[in-house]
This record gives sequence, structure tokens and C-alpha cells, in this order.
Amino acid sequence: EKMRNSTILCAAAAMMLAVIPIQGLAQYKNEYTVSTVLPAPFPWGEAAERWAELVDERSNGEINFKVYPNAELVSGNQTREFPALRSGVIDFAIGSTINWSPQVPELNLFSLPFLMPDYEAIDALTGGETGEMIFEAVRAKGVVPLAWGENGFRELSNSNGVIDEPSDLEGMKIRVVGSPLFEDTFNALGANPTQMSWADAKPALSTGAVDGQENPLSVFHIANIHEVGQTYLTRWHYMADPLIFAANRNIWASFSPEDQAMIKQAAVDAGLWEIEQSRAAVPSLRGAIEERGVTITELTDEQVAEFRDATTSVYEEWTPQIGAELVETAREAIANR
Ligand code: X2X
Repeated sequence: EKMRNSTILCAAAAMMLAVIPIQGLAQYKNEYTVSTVLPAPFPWGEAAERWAELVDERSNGEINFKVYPNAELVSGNQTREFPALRSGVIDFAIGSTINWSPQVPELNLFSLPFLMPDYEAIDALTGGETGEMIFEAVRAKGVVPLAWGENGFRELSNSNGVIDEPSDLEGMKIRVVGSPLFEDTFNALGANPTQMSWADAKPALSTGAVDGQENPLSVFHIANIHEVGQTYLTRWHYMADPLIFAANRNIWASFSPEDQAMIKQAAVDAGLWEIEQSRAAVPSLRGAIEERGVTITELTDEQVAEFRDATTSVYEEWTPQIGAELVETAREAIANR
């Protein structure tokens, strides 16, 4: 018995020796998973496809990124994407700051209502010291951040009627996701917020389990949200969720510095491309949504101020959790944009 075991061991050792040089050459995995919530043709999914294409091109086909949308690698549970990326269940991801905020509280910064009035304000944050502080927070949680993208300014839709002042939201059931911050925002407005994944949102809207939701125009349009009775849309631009391109730490460490630089630059390029595309599409999306019979309400500055004033408690509640220094750095960057 002993003899037989040692023969097997010898054979196994010989096989391993034979295999090691081959493994040494084949440094790449057959496939690297890239998780997103939304697929193409949503801008988010397009960003992921673009990243995969650029990595394919620039590695001469050696590094194979495969996009897994609909948060399918975490069974649709989008707020579990960050832990899965951290633990290595996922290799790469492009995640919304909303979905990763349960694990990285600093990401709630972008969800503070009416913090960022325009695109320049978003860019002042992501492109400056604030963005570096945010990336440092992501890194501290064990994930490697690489680049920024953008889901977009989130606008409010509902099935009941025009919303142009906070009292119009009274008692309205609104689907939100990701962070309890959103519950505080909608509670402050007198609404009745309910947390659920994107996968559950459209069914909940169609049965009337909820009356409204908030998402960028691209999401509203491409997902045909008008079909489930959402015929009123308020452009209140109350927040925008940037997207973060990121890598699992061990996967990242498995690449040479040259490959790392290439993959990161591909993420930066895909992100800039996606941000530009999705911003440029807003006017035509607005027209297309209106053509579908949706009433779009644009708010005056005075009307926006009413919503902002009604949600100041969210800042008091959340500034300590986000970090006072980070919030202050962001405010200064926006003031000086
Ligand atoms: O679930 C949403 O609303 C979505 C698709 O916008 C996010 O993943 C944050």
C-alpha cells in the first residue's frame, strides 16, 4: 500500500514538473469577468463592452474580458457586487457609486441631494482631489479603482401626476436602491421609499406596488419605463451616480506593470468615451421620451431650491458618515468649478 502511494506521488510530482513551465507561459486566465448592472445598449453596458474591446485590441487578443451584465454574477443582487469583487468572485467590475455605497460609505457623497448642479460639478469632483480621496477609500476597502464613468443625472418618474414641489411627493411610494441615504431623502420629502434591486423595479412599477422611481433618462428610455404607467417625469437633477471601473486586488497583482497600465488606460478611455456619449444623448432622449406620451416637467431654480431646502436634514445625518473633510473638499471643488 505504502509503495503504491509513493509511486502515485512520484507520478504526480513528475506530472506537475511537466506542467509548471507550461503554466508559467500561460499567464492569463481564459476569461476575466467584468460585472455590470445594465447591459448594452445602456451607456453603462456600452462602457463595459468598449473596455473589453480596447483590452482585446491592445493585448493583441491575449487578454479576454467578458461582460456579465444584470449583476448576474451576484444573482441580480447589485448591492453585493462590491463584496464579490473584493473577494474574487468577480475579476473586474464597473459599478455605480450607489450600489457600492453600503460597503464604501464615502460613495454616498454623490447621493447627497442637489450637491452637484451640473456636469461641471461632477467633473470637478471626479477629476480632482475629491476623486482621489474617493479612490483611496475604495482602495482601503480592498478593491483597485481604475477610472470613472457615469450613469447620469437621476430624474424622478411617477404614475400619479406632475411633481414640481415637495408636497406632490406626499405619501408616494418610490423605489430606491443601494443606500439608506435615499430613504432619508425621500422620507424628508414626505414620500414612502422602498429599497429594491433593479431586477425587481419594473415588475413593482407595473403592478403598482410602487408609484415612482428615479433613474437617468437613458435608463428610463431604454428600459421602456413609460410602458409601466410612468407617464410623469420631473427633471430635478437631484443627484448623479458616477460609475467606477475597478479590479479585484489579486487579479490586478497578477498582471505585469505594462498590462496594468494598458488595462487602466483602456478603462480611462472607455469611461471618457461613455461619459461624452451619454451626456450628448440627453437632448434627443428627452425628445424621444416626450414622443412616447410622457409629460416632462423642468423645474425652475426656485422650485429646485424648495426641494433642496426640504432635504437639508440629509446633509446633517450623512456628513459624519461620509466624512466631513470629504464633503468640505467636494463643496469647495464645486464652488470653484
Ligand atoms: O438600480 C438602478 O436604479 C440603477 C440601474 O440605476 C443602478 O444600478 C444604480
